Amino acid sequence: MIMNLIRLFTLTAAFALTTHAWAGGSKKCDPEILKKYDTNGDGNLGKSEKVAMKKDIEASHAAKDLEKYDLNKDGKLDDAEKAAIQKDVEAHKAEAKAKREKMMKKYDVNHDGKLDDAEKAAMKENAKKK
Ligand SMILES: [Ca+2]
Ligand SMILES: [Ca+2]
Ligand SMILES: [Ca+2]
Repeated sequence: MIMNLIRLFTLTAAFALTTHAWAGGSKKCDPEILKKYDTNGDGNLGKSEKVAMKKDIEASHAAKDLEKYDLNKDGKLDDAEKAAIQKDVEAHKAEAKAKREKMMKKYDVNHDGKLDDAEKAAMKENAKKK
């Protein structure tokens, strides 16, 4: 269970990082990433090259998680350290939930617990203003 949580944590982080890496410019790869992972040198990241990149990102995040939560530096996560991760994950979830609730409170004008098209439109309008 806890390993699944860590995995989820890592994957989410990896996804964010991957998205970030690809965000620069229109479908142009980050030259640094390309240099590192374009193993056949065709200037593009093929499927297997992307897989290698993702693996690397996941591994580095797993290592970071271990570094962050392995308080007694024995290279393993014991129950107390796992509990700390769990707590972080819970805090993360609570934060997301609070954000969602705040948004619903603001935009769910007819209080049916859902955002209909008009309510969504109002939300978008508001986002544009910022
Ligand atoms: Ca390639
Ligand atoms: Ca430890
Ligand atoms: Ca509504």
